[in-house]
Amino acid sequence: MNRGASATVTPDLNVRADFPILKERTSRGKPLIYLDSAATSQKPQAVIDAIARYYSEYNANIHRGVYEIAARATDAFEEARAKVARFLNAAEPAEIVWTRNATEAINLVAWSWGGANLHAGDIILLTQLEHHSNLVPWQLLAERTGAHLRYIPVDDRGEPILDDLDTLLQGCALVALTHVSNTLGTILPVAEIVARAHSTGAIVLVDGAQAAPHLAVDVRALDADFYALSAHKMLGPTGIGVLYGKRRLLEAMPPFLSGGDMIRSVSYERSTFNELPWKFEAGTSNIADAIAFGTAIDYLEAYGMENVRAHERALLAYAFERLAPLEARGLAIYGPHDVERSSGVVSMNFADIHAHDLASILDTEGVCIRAGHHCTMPLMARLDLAATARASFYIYNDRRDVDALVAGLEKAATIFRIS
Ligand code: C6P
Repeated sequence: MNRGASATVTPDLNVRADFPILKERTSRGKPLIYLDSAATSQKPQAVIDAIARYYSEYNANIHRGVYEIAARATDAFEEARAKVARFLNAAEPAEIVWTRNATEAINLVAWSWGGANLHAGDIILLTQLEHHSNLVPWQLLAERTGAHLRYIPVDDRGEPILDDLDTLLQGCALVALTHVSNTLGTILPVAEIVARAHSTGAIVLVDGAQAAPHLAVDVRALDADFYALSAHKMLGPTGIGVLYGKRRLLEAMPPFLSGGDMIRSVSYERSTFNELPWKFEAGTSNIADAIAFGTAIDYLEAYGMENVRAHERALLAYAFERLAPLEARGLAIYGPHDVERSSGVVSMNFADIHAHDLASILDTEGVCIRAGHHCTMPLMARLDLAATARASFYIYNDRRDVDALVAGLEKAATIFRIS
C-alpha cells in the first residue's frame, strides 16, 4: 500500500493488489472494473483475514466469558469501537454504538430519541437529497407523533438552497440531513447547517453513510449530535454500522432494542439498563465484523483520509475531462460538476438510452455501475429523472477504470447509433 504518500491518479498497483476481488474476471473474461463503491466498497485482504482470524482463533461471545479467548474477543471488539471513536474524533468510545448499518443507526434515533422527544406539531427538517434510509424513518415517526416533515429544497442541479433556512428552522426539533448525496455526490455544508440549527435549539442527525468513507470526518468539529455510518461502504464488512451520539443525548434516551447485554439488573417486575454504549446493544453483537471494521479503519488511516480525498478529486477531474467529448453527444452529468464539491460520484444519462440499458452494456465490458433511483425516489422526481447511471470511485480505482467506463459508453453510443 502507498502509506501516507501524496495521492495521485497514477495507478497505485499496490493498493489494487490489496483487494483480491480486483484480480477476478467476469464470465466474459473481462477484468473486473468496479465502479459501484457508493453501493458497497470492496474489501482489502487484511479485512478478510481479520474475519477469518476471529472465527479460526478466538471465536467466543463477548462481555460474558472469563476464559482467555472470550476476553480476547471482548478486547478486540471494544478496541474496534475505540478505533471508530478516534476515526470520527468522538470524545469517547462510549459515544459509539454498534448497529447493523447506517439505516439501523437512523432508526435507533427515530425510535428512541424521537419517541421520547418529538410531539405533535414539531417539525423535522430534512433535505430533498435524502436517501430513503434518512427519510422513511422520519415519515413513520411523524405518523406516530403528529410531527410534520419539511424539506430544505434543492435547485435543478441538486444543490441545497439555504436562503430560507432560518424560516425552515422555525419550530424545528430535529434536522436530519445527509453529509454527501449518494445519488449526486454533492458534499453538503453540514457544519454551517448544524450551527444554524443549533442556534434555534434543534438537534441534528447527520447521515454519514457516503461521507465517512471519503472525507476526514470530525464529529466534534461538525458539532453533529448524531452521526450514522455503514462499515461496508468504507472497506469494512456488511452487517456492521455505527451510531455516534453525544453522551448527554444518548444517556437521556430510552433503549431501542431490549434483551441480553443491554441490562444492568432484571427482576420479574422490572429492569435497569447498562451504561453507554451497551444500553443500545441488545443481544449478541456482530463481533467478527465489528473487529474487521476496526481493521478497515486501520487501513484507511494508514492510507490517510486526506489522500483518499485527494485521489478521488484527481480521479473525478480525469473522469470529467474524459467524459467531456461525450457531453457534446448527449451525455448529461448531474450534480456538482466540480471536484471540490463532489465526492467521487458521476451520475449520468446518455442521450435517450435508459440507465439500465447503459448499465447492462457496461456490464458486458466488466464495468460495474449502479442504475436506477439509488433509493432517492423523491429526489429523482424533483430532478424530473426516471433513473441515472451512477459510477462511483474509491481508493482502488485508477485512470484505467475511467478509461474502461468511457470505452463502455462509446460502445453504447455505437449500439444506439448516437453520432
Ligand atoms: N446507499 C447506494 O447505492 P445501509 O443500507 O444502511 O448500509 O446504507 C443506507 C444509506 C443511507 N444513507 C445514504 C446516503 C446511503 O447512500 C445509503 C446507502 C447505497 O447509494 C445503497 S442503497
